[in-house]
Parts: sequence; C-alpha cells; structure tokens
Amino acid sequence: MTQAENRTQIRKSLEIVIPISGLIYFDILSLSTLAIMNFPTSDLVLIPFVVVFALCAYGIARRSRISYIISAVLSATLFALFATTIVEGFGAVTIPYGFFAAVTSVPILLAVIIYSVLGLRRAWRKEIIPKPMRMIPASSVVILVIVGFIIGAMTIGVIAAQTENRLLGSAGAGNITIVQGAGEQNNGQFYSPQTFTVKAGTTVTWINHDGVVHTITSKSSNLFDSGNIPTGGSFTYTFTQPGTHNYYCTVHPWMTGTIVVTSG
Ligand SMILES: [Cu+2]
Repeated sequence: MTQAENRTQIRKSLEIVIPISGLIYFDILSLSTLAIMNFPTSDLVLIPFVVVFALCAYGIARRSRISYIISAVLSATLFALFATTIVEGFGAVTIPYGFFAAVTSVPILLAVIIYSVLGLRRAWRKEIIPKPMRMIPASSVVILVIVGFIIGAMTIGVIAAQTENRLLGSAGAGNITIVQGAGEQNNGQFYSPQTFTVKAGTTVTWINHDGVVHTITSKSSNLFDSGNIPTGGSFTYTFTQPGTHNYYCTVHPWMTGTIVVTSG
C-alpha cells in the first residue's frame, strides 16, 4: 500500500470513528448532566437528542448516509440551542463539572459536524468501506464501545463526586441540616433536627447536605420561602415573633420540620 493510499484509509476510518465516538461521548455527557441536575424539565429536550444520537452512531457504523446527515444537522442544532449554556459553563470555573462539560462539548460537537459532512461526501460517492474497518471483527468494536463508555462514565462520575464533596465540604455547620437522601420519601430523616427551638430574635441557618435541591418554605403563613437551595447551599431566617412555625420542602412535600420560637 502506498503512503497516499494509507492516508486515505486513515481518513476514511476517522470519518467513521470520530462521529461515532463524538456522538456516544455526547450521550454520556448529556445523561450524566441530567442525572446530576435531577432531570430538570427545562433540559429534558436533550432526551430526544440522546436517543437519535445513539441511533446515528449505529447508522454511521453501517455507513448510512441519512445518519451522517442527521448527525451533522442535530449537532449544529444542539450547538445553537445550548450556545448560552456552553458559554456560561466556560465562566463557571468554580463548578468544575460545568466547566469540563463546556470545554469538551464544543470541540466534540464541531468534530462531529465536520467529520459527518466529510463522511457523508464519501458515502455519497458510494466508496467501499475502508479495509481496516472491515477487518476489525464486530465483537471487538462492541468491546471498544463498552470500554469507552465505562471509562467516560467513570471520569464524569469521579468529577461529579468531587464537585459534590467540595460543595458539601465548604458548606459549614448551620443549625439544621438537610440530610443526605432527604429527597427520597423512605429516607426517614429529612431536616435534622426536625424540631428546633430558639429564642425570639435568633437567626436560624439551614444547610443542604443532600445531592439535590430543596426548599425551606413556611406552611401556613408566607413568613419565609428559601427558593431552591442547591447542594452545599444554605438559607437563613431570623425569627422575631414567638410561636410555632411549620415548614416543608416544595420539591418534596413529605419533608417537614418545625421551628418553635420562645419569648425573650
Ligand atoms: Cu426537598
């Protein structure tokens, strides 16, 4: 094989391998981001992309032209849709996961677009599947994909865990802790302590030590409402009037707590 032929073979392989790995990587990134954020409805638009990307990766492995087209068009759409999110991620150096996701998704989406177009051009000319690809048995391709999937998922998992630990580490003590797993109804423990007694004029601090957002919302009155408290976040409120204040979490209504305020 001459050097020129060799280069062509390599380029042909790249036009298959790069879009496939890019699409799979983006699927892993999207799913873990959604999982970490507890599947916010605003970002569920990603789910159809994840499904179609997986189908495209399969189609490109079979040199399907339509898969190349869909892959290029959807990558460009996703890029446009999430341009602001990606830019925000660049600024979010304090959240390593967001920064990592932003930094990797830009080159990956671009590479998928470019190599999908290149691959489509070649597939259109009905060129044969490059020999090196044909010679790799299907089973090793499957193993490669699985190994890549595991390594990618582990990397993201480790980074996400570090982020969460760092957020929790900087959280401090507070008076009342939202315990780990409080979002699960069968957790048994939610706000700890569940009943907290203070003298009038005391400022109470709640700290979220759970991996998902929670709120501190007064039940009968509109006295206080923290809004969504992220992992490691806190909320403070100063109780001036004696009385009993029941509160709950608007995200997980089974989470309830009580503040008893005594006079003086
Ligand atoms: Cu909650």
